[in-house]
Amino acid sequence: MPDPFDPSPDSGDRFTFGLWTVGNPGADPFGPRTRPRIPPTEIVAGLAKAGAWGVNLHDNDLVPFDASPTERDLLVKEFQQALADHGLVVPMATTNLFSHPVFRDGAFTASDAAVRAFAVRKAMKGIELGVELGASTVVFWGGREGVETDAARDCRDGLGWYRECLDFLCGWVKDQGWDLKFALEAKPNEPRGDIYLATTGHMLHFIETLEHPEMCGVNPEVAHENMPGLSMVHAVGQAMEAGKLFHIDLNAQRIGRYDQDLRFGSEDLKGAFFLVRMLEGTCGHPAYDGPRHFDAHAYRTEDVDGVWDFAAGCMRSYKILVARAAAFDADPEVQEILEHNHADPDGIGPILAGFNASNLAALEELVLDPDSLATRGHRYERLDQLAMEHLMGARS
Ligand code: GCO
Ligand code: MN
Ligand code: MN
Repeated sequence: MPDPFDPSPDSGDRFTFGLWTVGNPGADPFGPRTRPRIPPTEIVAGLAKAGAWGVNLHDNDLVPFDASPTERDLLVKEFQQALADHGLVVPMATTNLFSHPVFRDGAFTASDAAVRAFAVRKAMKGIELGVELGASTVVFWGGREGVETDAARDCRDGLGWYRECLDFLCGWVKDQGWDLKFALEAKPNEPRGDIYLATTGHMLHFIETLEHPEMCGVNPEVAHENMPGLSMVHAVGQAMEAGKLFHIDLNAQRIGRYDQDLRFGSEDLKGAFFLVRMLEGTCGHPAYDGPRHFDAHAYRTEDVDGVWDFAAGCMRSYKILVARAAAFDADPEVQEILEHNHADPDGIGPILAGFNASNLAALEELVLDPDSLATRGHRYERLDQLAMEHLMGARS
């Protein structure tokens, strides 16, 4: 009997990992790597065996920064062969605009215009690589777009240059005739002291100021919203409501720490439960239809076998949470509490759905007694306990 929580693209699972995630060799700021680097072609084989659907990459995860054009073409060819051999796709590509010291003061927001030009040119090459591999989404994570001191530049200049660079790249992609979407990823800090556009909410507003807002959406990450103690569920909800959830970075994180990039579901299980519930649409709203991407890595303690335990854990926890969320939403007691709270027996809700003379008159006529309204309990204690019991496997 196959385990229902084992992932498989054949049963519709669309799990993806970055080359840099399962390929993370366990280095940290205090010590070097603890396991060998797994070559990209072996990562492809390993991910296919683990039941993933696709693999994503930064340009330099595959092609070293200083590779010659011939070396590049060879690496890309080998990688494409591995993808074909193992049936994996590349739905997303991104550009490393943070590792090389040239980006020490930013890429699209660097004070030096020559650095900004270099960054745009590197992003163009990264996008070309993505297109060659079949990607339809391009992620931009501006890790170095920020400052340690605001003496460096007025952030309005930084934001203006950021906008110019993204507008330039959108214009170029359109000119090439490519049907690509850009997904912008926010993070509050690390590696910069403060990174511009610190949250998904900041990013959603910034997108509306771009020349081609329809091409751009967000790539929220669990860790990046949780680091400052914000709600990933609300970030994703706002993005989905705006039709802007173009990609997602799933992992786990404890509040207030450095970016931990832990195995999905391994911290804040309740947050993960409500996130999966929202992404899968078990509560009634439309589901997210993009890949379920993991931007996380194995503990530094692990050897290569531990990396594959980590990858399996991310996907299994996601699938288990899908089942738990579906059971929660199908639970008659849950439905009864929600229906009771949302009932609106006097048909008041529609009065507020649009200002006009008749709604205004209806609003003024309503008999509303705040003291009586204030006596109503909402049974959220029971509702939340039901969520917890489904989550803990005590109810099915
Ligand atoms: C981080 C980021 C990155 C990006 C990646 C893809 O905090 O390091 O999450 O992992 O997601 O560069 O754009
Ligand atoms: Mn990320
Ligand atoms: Mn991150």
